[in-house]
Amino acid sequence: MQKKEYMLRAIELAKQGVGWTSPNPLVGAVIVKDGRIIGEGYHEKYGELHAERNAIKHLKESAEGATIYVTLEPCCHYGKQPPCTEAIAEAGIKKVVIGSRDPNPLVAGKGVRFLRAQGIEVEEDFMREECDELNPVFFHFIQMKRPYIVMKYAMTMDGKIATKTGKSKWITSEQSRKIVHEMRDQYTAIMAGIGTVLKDDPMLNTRIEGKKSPIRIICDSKLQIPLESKICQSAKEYPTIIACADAEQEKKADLEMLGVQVLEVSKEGRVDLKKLIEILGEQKIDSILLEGGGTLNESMLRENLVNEVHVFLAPKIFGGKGAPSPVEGCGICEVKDAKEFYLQDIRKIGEDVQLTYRKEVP
Ligand code: AOF
Ligand code: ZN
Repeated sequence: MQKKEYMLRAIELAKQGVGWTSPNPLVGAVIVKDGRIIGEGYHEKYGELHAERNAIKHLKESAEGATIYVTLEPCCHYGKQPPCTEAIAEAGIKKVVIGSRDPNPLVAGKGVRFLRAQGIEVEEDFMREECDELNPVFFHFIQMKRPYIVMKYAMTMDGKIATKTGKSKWITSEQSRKIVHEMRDQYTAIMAGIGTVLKDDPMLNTRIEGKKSPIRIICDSKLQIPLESKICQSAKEYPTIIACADAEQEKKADLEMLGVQVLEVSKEGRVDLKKLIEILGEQKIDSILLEGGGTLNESMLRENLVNEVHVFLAPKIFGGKGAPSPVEGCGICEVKDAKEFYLQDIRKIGEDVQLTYRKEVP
């Protein structure tokens, strides 16, 4: 096997942690000696062993003189786990090949320096782009301390998210909708507006065996959510946060009785989204799947809070001036004022297309 294949294997291992490591990164590690893999591991769950220590735990023979391929710079601090750099040195590993750099201020280059000081050879930035792709959420959250926000919507070829009478079941195929459900497992929280709750009475959970459901966040300025809605009635089972501008205290108490966390974050009579996102970050929510309607989507974009956009494009045309589109609000006048993204990926899903965009890094 070649160097590249070892790192690809480490990436594949890292992905097995999807949905379980938040707010920590996905990390994979492979230990190689004499052209053979002698140990493998990945970060399986938040708070548990790091990838490197898992790989060392699974060693089939001594790692004296071996090379470790790790998708992220090994840590050198005491957190929930002791430093991986020490475990690497103690195992007698002689070379460390690293994919991503760790922007965590507690690590950020110190891991590499520690290893070199121990006489261990370190190669940095090997397949960095591929490794970085594992952790856009972690990189954003550890630096910005607020969640990475992924806006998702399904639309027709003419950019409609419903017919003029509001019908949207279903725009995309079953296959696309299954992918969306998988996304719900991948991100820590899901966010929708009160409009969606009033219209569809959704559960906003993940209906796939063995997958976990996201924390549900509803933006509801006037606290209109019906106590008998499915969201409220299932709040003891699925953590639920309702953000409002002004809460009538009696309604707030009723919601809290049902297990809902009510957050009052007001700015000029509406939910202060910036503040809300900050509070959610403090609550360790590292990522949010935004399934808003046009109004919430526009507000989030206007506040520059959206990091990634997934468009599921269906081969249908609805037409109709009054048919809703994914981003509403009052819009802009000049093209130069557009919110810009770059195309990160195109994927064909049967007859639908999934387009992934990322925010332009200024
Ligand atoms: C992980 N898993 O495989 C690696 C991590 O609080 P701790 O001890 O779990 O440390 C978390 C930090 O450790 C994390 O922010 C990242 O900088 C570093 N590396 N973390 O959870 C891993 N290698
Ligand atoms: Zn570590």
